Amino acid sequence: MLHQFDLSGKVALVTGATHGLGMAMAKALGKAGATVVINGNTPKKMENALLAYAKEGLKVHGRLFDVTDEPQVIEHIAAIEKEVGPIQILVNNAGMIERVPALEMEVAAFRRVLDVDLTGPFIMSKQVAKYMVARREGKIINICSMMSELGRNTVSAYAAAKGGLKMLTRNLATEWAKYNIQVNGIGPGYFATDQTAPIRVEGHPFNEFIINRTPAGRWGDPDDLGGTTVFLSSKASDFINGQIIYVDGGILATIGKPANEK
Ligand code: GCO
Repeated sequence: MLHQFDLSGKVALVTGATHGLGMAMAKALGKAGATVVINGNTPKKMENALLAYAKEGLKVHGRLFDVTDEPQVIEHIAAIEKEVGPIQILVNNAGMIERVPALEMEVAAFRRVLDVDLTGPFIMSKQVAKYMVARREGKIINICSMMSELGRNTVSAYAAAKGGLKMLTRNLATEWAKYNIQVNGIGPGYFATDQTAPIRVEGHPFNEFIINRTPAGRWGDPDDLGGTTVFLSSKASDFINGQIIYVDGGILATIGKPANEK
Protein backbone atom coordinates (compact mmCIF):
# COMPACT_ATOMS: atom_id res chain seq x y z
CA MET A 1 0.00 0.00 0.00
CA LEU A 2 2.75 2.52 0.91
CA HIS A 3 4.32 2.24 -2.57
CA GLN A 4 1.35 4.27 -3.82
CA PHE A 5 2.87 7.29 -2.06
CA ASP A 6 6.34 6.80 -3.56
CA LEU A 7 7.25 9.68 -5.89
CA SER A 8 10.57 8.22 -7.08
CA GLY A 9 11.32 9.11 -10.68
CA LYS A 10 8.75 11.91 -10.78
CA VAL A 11 9.55 15.58 -11.42
CA ALA A 12 7.75 18.10 -9.21
CA LEU A 13 7.68 21.87 -9.85
CA VAL A 14 6.76 24.02 -6.84
CA THR A 15 6.29 27.77 -7.28
CA GLY A 16 7.19 30.18 -4.50
CA ALA A 17 9.33 27.51 -2.82
CA THR A 18 12.32 29.56 -1.62
CA HIS A 19 10.74 29.79 1.85
CA GLY A 20 7.64 29.17 3.96
CA LEU A 21 4.91 26.72 3.00
CA GLY A 22 6.30 26.25 -0.51
CA MET A 23 9.66 25.13 0.84
CA ALA A 24 8.00 22.75 3.33
CA MET A 25 5.90 21.16 0.59
CA ALA A 26 8.86 20.92 -1.80
CA LYS A 27 10.97 19.26 0.90
CA ALA A 28 8.20 16.71 1.52
CA LEU A 29 8.01 15.90 -2.19
CA GLY A 30 11.79 15.49 -2.32
CA LYS A 31 11.78 13.22 0.73
CA ALA A 32 9.07 11.12 -0.98
CA GLY A 33 11.48 10.59 -3.89
CA ALA A 34 10.56 13.31 -6.38
CA THR A 35 13.12 15.32 -8.32
CA VAL A 36 12.17 18.83 -7.23
CA VAL A 37 12.33 22.06 -9.20
CA ILE A 38 11.65 25.20 -7.17
CA ASN A 39 10.60 28.56 -8.54
CA GLY A 40 11.27 31.92 -6.98
CA ASN A 41 11.64 35.52 -8.14
CA THR A 42 14.43 36.77 -5.87
CA PRO A 43 18.03 35.68 -6.61
CA LYS A 44 19.22 36.00 -2.99
CA LYS A 45 16.26 34.03 -1.61
CA MET A 46 16.89 31.36 -4.25
CA GLU A 47 20.58 31.14 -3.32
CA ASN A 48 19.76 30.75 0.39
CA ALA A 49 16.97 28.28 -0.36
CA LEU A 50 19.19 25.95 -2.39
CA LEU A 51 21.61 25.84 0.55
CA ALA A 52 18.75 25.07 2.95
CA TYR A 53 17.54 22.20 0.77
CA ALA A 54 21.12 20.87 0.42
CA LYS A 55 21.51 20.90 4.23
CA GLU A 56 18.64 18.37 4.31
CA GLY A 57 20.30 16.26 1.63
CA LEU A 58 17.91 17.46 -1.07
CA LYS A 59 19.48 18.51 -4.37
CA VAL A 60 16.81 20.62 -6.03
CA HIS A 61 16.85 22.63 -9.24
CA GLY A 62 16.14 26.36 -8.89
CA ARG A 63 14.56 28.61 -11.53
CA LEU A 64 13.88 32.32 -11.26
CA PHE A 65 10.80 33.53 -13.16
CA ASP A 66 7.56 35.47 -12.66
CA VAL A 67 4.52 33.16 -12.69
CA THR A 68 2.37 36.03 -14.01
CA ASP A 69 4.55 36.49 -17.12
CA GLU A 70 3.36 33.91 -19.66
CA PRO A 71 6.38 34.18 -22.04
CA GLN A 72 8.75 33.59 -19.08
CA VAL A 73 6.60 30.66 -17.90
CA ILE A 74 6.59 29.08 -21.37
CA GLU A 75 10.38 29.43 -21.64
CA HIS A 76 11.16 27.98 -18.22
CA ILE A 77 8.70 25.09 -18.42
CA ALA A 78 10.17 24.10 -21.80
CA ALA A 79 13.66 24.24 -20.25
CA ILE A 80 12.63 22.11 -17.25
CA GLU A 81 11.00 19.52 -19.51
CA LYS A 82 14.20 19.38 -21.60
CA GLU A 83 16.86 19.60 -18.87
CA VAL A 84 15.22 17.91 -15.87
CA GLY A 85 12.44 15.75 -17.28
CA PRO A 86 8.66 15.55 -17.72
CA ILE A 87 6.83 17.59 -15.07
CA GLN A 88 4.37 15.17 -13.45
CA ILE A 89 3.54 17.32 -10.41
CA LEU A 90 2.83 21.08 -10.28
CA VAL A 91 2.22 22.85 -6.97
CA ASN A 92 0.91 26.40 -7.49
CA ASN A 93 2.01 27.94 -4.22
CA ALA A 94 3.48 31.33 -5.18
CA GLY A 95 1.24 34.03 -3.75
CA MET A 96 1.07 37.37 -2.04
CA ILE A 97 -1.25 39.24 0.30
CA GLU A 98 -2.10 42.88 0.97
CA ARG A 99 -3.87 43.61 4.25
CA VAL A 100 -5.73 46.85 3.47
CA PRO A 101 -9.40 47.80 4.20
CA ALA A 102 -11.33 47.60 0.91
CA LEU A 103 -12.34 51.27 1.08
CA GLU A 104 -8.66 52.24 1.19
CA MET A 105 -7.29 49.70 -1.31
CA GLU A 106 -5.91 51.03 -4.59
CA VAL A 107 -7.26 49.20 -7.66
CA ALA A 108 -3.71 48.58 -8.86
CA ALA A 109 -2.93 46.76 -5.60
CA PHE A 110 -6.15 44.72 -5.91
CA ARG A 111 -5.27 43.79 -9.48
CA ARG A 112 -1.71 42.75 -8.49
CA VAL A 113 -2.96 40.37 -5.80
CA LEU A 114 -5.44 38.80 -8.24
CA ASP A 115 -2.69 38.56 -10.87
CA VAL A 116 -0.22 36.74 -8.63
CA ASP A 117 -2.66 34.59 -6.62
CA LEU A 118 -5.14 33.64 -9.36
CA THR A 119 -3.89 34.46 -12.87
CA GLY A 120 -0.43 33.08 -12.05
CA PRO A 121 -1.79 29.62 -11.17
CA PHE A 122 -3.91 29.72 -14.35
CA ILE A 123 -0.87 30.52 -16.51
CA MET A 124 1.25 27.86 -14.81
CA SER A 125 -1.48 25.22 -14.98
CA LYS A 126 -2.25 25.91 -18.65
CA GLN A 127 1.39 25.75 -19.73
CA VAL A 128 2.31 22.67 -17.69
CA ALA A 129 -0.93 20.90 -18.64
CA LYS A 130 -0.01 21.12 -22.33
CA TYR A 131 2.76 18.59 -21.62
CA MET A 132 0.66 16.55 -19.17
CA VAL A 133 -2.18 16.19 -21.70
CA ALA A 134 0.23 14.74 -24.26
CA ARG A 135 1.38 12.17 -21.69
CA ARG A 136 -2.11 11.52 -20.31
CA GLU A 137 -0.78 11.95 -16.78
CA GLY A 138 -0.35 14.76 -14.24
CA LYS A 139 -1.04 16.19 -10.80
CA ILE A 140 -1.80 19.85 -10.18
CA ILE A 141 -2.19 21.17 -6.64
CA ASN A 142 -3.39 24.74 -6.05
CA ILE A 143 -2.65 26.25 -2.66
CA CYS A 144 -5.90 27.82 -1.55
CA SER A 145 -6.65 29.29 1.87
CA MET A 146 -9.15 29.72 4.71
CA MET A 147 -10.03 32.75 2.60
CA SER A 148 -11.26 30.39 -0.11
CA GLU A 149 -14.22 29.87 2.24
CA LEU A 150 -14.26 32.73 4.75
CA GLY A 151 -13.87 36.50 4.66
CA ARG A 152 -11.98 38.63 7.08
CA ASN A 153 -11.31 42.36 7.46
CA THR A 154 -8.58 43.84 5.22
CA VAL A 155 -7.99 40.87 2.87
CA SER A 156 -10.67 41.38 0.16
CA ALA A 157 -8.27 41.03 -2.76
CA TYR A 158 -6.65 37.92 -1.29
CA ALA A 159 -10.03 36.33 -0.45
CA ALA A 160 -11.35 37.09 -3.94
CA ALA A 161 -8.25 35.48 -5.45
CA LYS A 162 -8.26 32.42 -3.19
CA GLY A 163 -12.01 31.96 -3.64
CA GLY A 164 -11.43 32.13 -7.37
CA LEU A 165 -8.55 29.67 -7.07
CA LYS A 166 -10.90 27.16 -5.43
CA MET A 167 -13.28 27.41 -8.40
CA LEU A 168 -10.42 27.42 -10.93
CA THR A 169 -9.30 24.15 -9.32
CA ARG A 170 -12.75 22.63 -9.78
CA ASN A 171 -13.03 23.86 -13.36
CA LEU A 172 -9.62 22.64 -14.47
CA ALA A 173 -10.37 19.33 -12.72
CA THR A 174 -13.55 19.12 -14.81
CA GLU A 175 -11.80 19.86 -18.10
CA TRP A 176 -8.67 17.77 -17.61
CA ALA A 177 -9.80 14.65 -15.72
CA LYS A 178 -10.31 12.92 -19.07
CA TYR A 179 -6.57 13.29 -19.68
CA ASN A 180 -5.80 11.56 -16.36
CA ILE A 181 -4.75 14.88 -14.85
CA GLN A 182 -5.97 15.29 -11.28
CA VAL A 183 -6.36 18.92 -10.22
CA ASN A 184 -6.94 19.49 -6.50
CA GLY A 185 -6.21 22.05 -3.81
CA ILE A 186 -4.84 22.36 -0.33
CA GLY A 187 -6.31 24.98 1.98
CA PRO A 188 -3.84 25.74 4.76
CA GLY A 189 -5.28 27.16 7.97
CA TYR A 190 -3.19 29.65 9.89
CA PHE A 191 0.49 28.67 9.71
CA ALA A 192 3.63 30.06 11.31
CA THR A 193 5.38 31.61 8.30
CA ASP A 194 6.98 34.92 7.29
CA GLN A 195 3.65 35.86 5.64
CA THR A 196 1.78 35.59 8.95
CA ALA A 197 4.60 36.87 11.16
CA PRO A 198 3.11 40.39 11.44
CA ILE A 199 -0.19 39.02 12.86
CA ARG A 200 1.44 36.33 15.00
CA VAL A 201 3.55 38.38 17.39
CA GLU A 202 3.05 37.62 21.09
CA GLY A 203 0.19 39.70 22.45
CA HIS A 204 -1.15 40.65 18.98
CA PRO A 205 -4.96 40.32 19.22
CA PHE A 206 -5.03 38.24 16.04
CA ASN A 207 -2.54 35.76 17.48
CA GLU A 208 -4.83 35.13 20.49
CA PHE A 209 -7.88 35.05 18.21
CA ILE A 210 -6.46 32.38 15.91
CA ILE A 211 -5.30 30.15 18.76
CA ASN A 212 -8.80 30.40 20.26
CA ARG A 213 -10.51 29.95 16.85
CA THR A 214 -8.46 26.83 15.98
CA PRO A 215 -9.70 23.66 17.76
CA ALA A 216 -6.14 22.29 17.67
CA GLY A 217 -5.20 25.37 19.71
CA ARG A 218 -2.05 26.25 17.76
CA TRP A 219 -0.70 27.80 14.57
CA GLY A 220 0.14 25.23 11.89
CA ASP A 221 3.74 24.15 11.39
CA PRO A 222 4.70 24.17 7.67
CA ASP A 223 5.68 20.50 8.02
CA ASP A 224 1.99 19.76 8.80
CA LEU A 225 1.38 20.17 5.04
CA GLY A 226 3.88 17.56 3.84
CA GLY A 227 1.67 14.48 4.03
CA THR A 228 -1.28 16.03 2.19
CA THR A 229 1.06 17.37 -0.50
CA VAL A 230 2.60 13.93 -1.08
CA PHE A 231 -0.86 12.31 -1.06
CA LEU A 232 -2.26 14.64 -3.73
CA SER A 233 0.93 14.19 -5.79
CA SER A 234 0.79 10.38 -5.68
CA LYS A 235 -1.06 7.43 -7.18
CA ALA A 236 -3.07 7.29 -3.96
CA SER A 237 -5.14 10.25 -5.24
CA ASP A 238 -5.70 9.09 -8.85
CA PHE A 239 -9.51 9.16 -8.45
CA ILE A 240 -9.68 12.48 -6.59
CA ASN A 241 -10.59 15.48 -8.74
CA GLY A 242 -11.51 19.03 -7.80
CA GLN A 243 -11.25 18.59 -4.06
CA ILE A 244 -9.80 21.13 -1.64
CA ILE A 245 -8.29 19.48 1.43
CA TYR A 246 -8.22 21.92 4.34
CA VAL A 247 -5.26 21.45 6.67
CA ASP A 248 -6.53 23.90 9.25
CA GLY A 249 -6.51 22.38 12.74
CA GLY A 250 -10.32 22.35 12.63
CA ILE A 251 -11.10 26.02 11.93
CA LEU A 252 -13.67 25.29 9.21
CA ALA A 253 -15.31 22.56 11.34
CA THR A 254 -16.43 24.86 14.10
CA ILE A 255 -18.41 28.00 14.89
CA GLY A 256 -15.71 28.75 17.47
CA LYS A 257 -16.02 29.17 21.23
CA PRO A 258 -16.24 32.05 23.74
CA ALA A 259 -12.83 33.58 24.50
CA ASN A 260 -13.06 32.48 28.16
CA GLU A 261 -13.90 28.83 27.31
CA LYS A 262 -10.92 26.43 27.30
C1 GCO B 1 -4.43 36.56 6.99
C2 GCO B 1 -3.49 35.38 6.81
C3 GCO B 1 -4.19 34.29 6.01
C4 GCO B 1 -3.33 33.06 6.00
C5 GCO B 1 -3.88 31.94 5.18
C6 GCO B 1 -5.10 31.38 5.84
O1 GCO B 1 -3.99 37.70 6.88
O2 GCO B 1 -5.61 36.28 7.25
O3 GCO B 1 -2.29 35.77 6.18
O4 GCO B 1 -4.44 34.77 4.74
O5 GCO B 1 -2.07 33.36 5.50
O6 GCO B 1 -4.15 32.33 3.87
O7 GCO B 1 -5.51 30.24 5.09
